[in-house]
Amino acid sequence: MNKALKIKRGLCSIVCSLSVVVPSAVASMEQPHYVGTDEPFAEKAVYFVVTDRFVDGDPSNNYEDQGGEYPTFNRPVLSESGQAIANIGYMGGDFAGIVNNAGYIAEMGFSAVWGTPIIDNPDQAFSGGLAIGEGFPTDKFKTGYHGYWGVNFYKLDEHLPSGGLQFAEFTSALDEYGLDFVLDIVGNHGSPSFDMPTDQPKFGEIYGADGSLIADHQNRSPEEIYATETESGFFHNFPDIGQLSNFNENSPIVVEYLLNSYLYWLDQGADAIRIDTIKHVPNHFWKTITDGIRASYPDMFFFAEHWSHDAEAIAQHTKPENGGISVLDFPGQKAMQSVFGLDDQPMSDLLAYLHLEDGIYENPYELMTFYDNHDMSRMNAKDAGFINAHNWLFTSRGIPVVYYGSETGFRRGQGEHAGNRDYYGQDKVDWGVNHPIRRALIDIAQVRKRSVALQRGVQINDTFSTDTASFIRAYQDESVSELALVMLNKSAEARSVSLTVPHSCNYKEALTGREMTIERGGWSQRLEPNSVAVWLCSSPFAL
Ligand SMILES: [Ca+2]
Ligand SMILES: [Ca+2]
Ligand SMILES: [Ca+2]
Repeated sequence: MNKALKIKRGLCSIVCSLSVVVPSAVASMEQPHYVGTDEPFAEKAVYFVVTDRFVDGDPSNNYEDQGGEYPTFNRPVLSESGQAIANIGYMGGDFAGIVNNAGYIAEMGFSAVWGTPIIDNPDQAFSGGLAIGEGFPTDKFKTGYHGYWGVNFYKLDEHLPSGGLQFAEFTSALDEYGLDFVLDIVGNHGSPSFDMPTDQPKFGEIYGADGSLIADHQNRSPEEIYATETESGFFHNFPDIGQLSNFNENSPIVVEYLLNSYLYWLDQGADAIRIDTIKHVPNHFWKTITDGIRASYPDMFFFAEHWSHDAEAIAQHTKPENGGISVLDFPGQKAMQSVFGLDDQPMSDLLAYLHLEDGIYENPYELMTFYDNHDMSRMNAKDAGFINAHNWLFTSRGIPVVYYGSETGFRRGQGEHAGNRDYYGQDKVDWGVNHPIRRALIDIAQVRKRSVALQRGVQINDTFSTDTASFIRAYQDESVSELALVMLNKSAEARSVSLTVPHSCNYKEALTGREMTIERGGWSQRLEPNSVAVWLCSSPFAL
């Protein structure tokens, strides 16, 4: 057990003893402990929105005429046949759109919303880089609707808030629905900063908390940045991603500017942090940032994007010396798409990414698990594939993240710049309330929301075959015991699923409420097509 886990366990023993009634004297000090993680954030499930593309709850902040000769609103990208295949402009989504649907999100069992960055981005479309539609259909380097092109890290982008719904009010409103807000932060770059025919306002510029200009790329290529500037100032004199400015993480000015900006939003109610493009900045920077934030918020939970399918590569961030940052589980993402998507690969292909016992990750139970996001093709699956993916995502190790619209199979199979980030909208939300994917997601996500074993329990795999899988999740500390027997069938036909039951108990099946005494030893159950069963035992056990 790692040091961080021991500390957390120490915290939990205080919290848990206050909040949980010990059922009886049988919960003795001697009973074995089974704890995957005591990280508080592990109880969460996260709904991820590209805020601009979720729901327009307030047309008055759309700025439809913004940008002049470089307009920013509703810029469809057309295919050769004239079909709109993407949009590179703002589409109107905002804080109000999220708050208006907070009940819809919470009903699905989510307890956190991760939204794209909230900070001010340029107010024109970018005139440099590739032309629209040049080569690969692209929305790259055009407008900052996604929020990742910060120019003032202390100021909300004008498209997001409404009167009476500034950031602090937004996080408070989400709190009323039991929803945390995950702040998406960028430490690597600002906005596109060179290659413009004529320098455009805000592009390449960085503004301070008081609104003053503190750095300006001046439309120069990185090689044209003076060495004396980069030593003391904001930008490296070598490029990194496209035409984006490349922040100099070795500058105390940069570190102070960014660290204080993150704290500024945390002080207004952001609850956790997602780190963009972590691999583009050295680990020492993130260690400084996480230490600086934890000085004020000791329990702050971070997770990062390091887009690699190599577990060893992404695991470096989880180590305490690098900041103890959880990561989005890209190896798991790839496996889930192949197993639950149209490729229909065997369930046994899910085993390789778990790394339950090999120590690659500081703690595999704290990883963020998902099957697609805004930077890749959405999963291409039948409705049943989404249902089976959620049944796995909400019962297996890790903290689930689901991308907006997945609850109806929205734009399934569509690429990053070819429909993946299309506008969802209130009409679609209302239309999809009873979608079969969403109904099944509610069922399994609500089971996880009530189950400490599914949130934090140790996972012990049993049988993984072509269409079926069975495993155990076990959580036990000095005051709480929960054993979960999980069985999955992703076949379109009923299947018998087998499991070696480690402990005799009167189990209750969490989705149906059915109760049954199941004896220790070999056992099998017939599962309906595309279904899951979670048998729970809450009396003390030993494995
Ligand atoms: Ca709006
Ligand atoms: Ca702006
Ligand atoms: Ca960099």
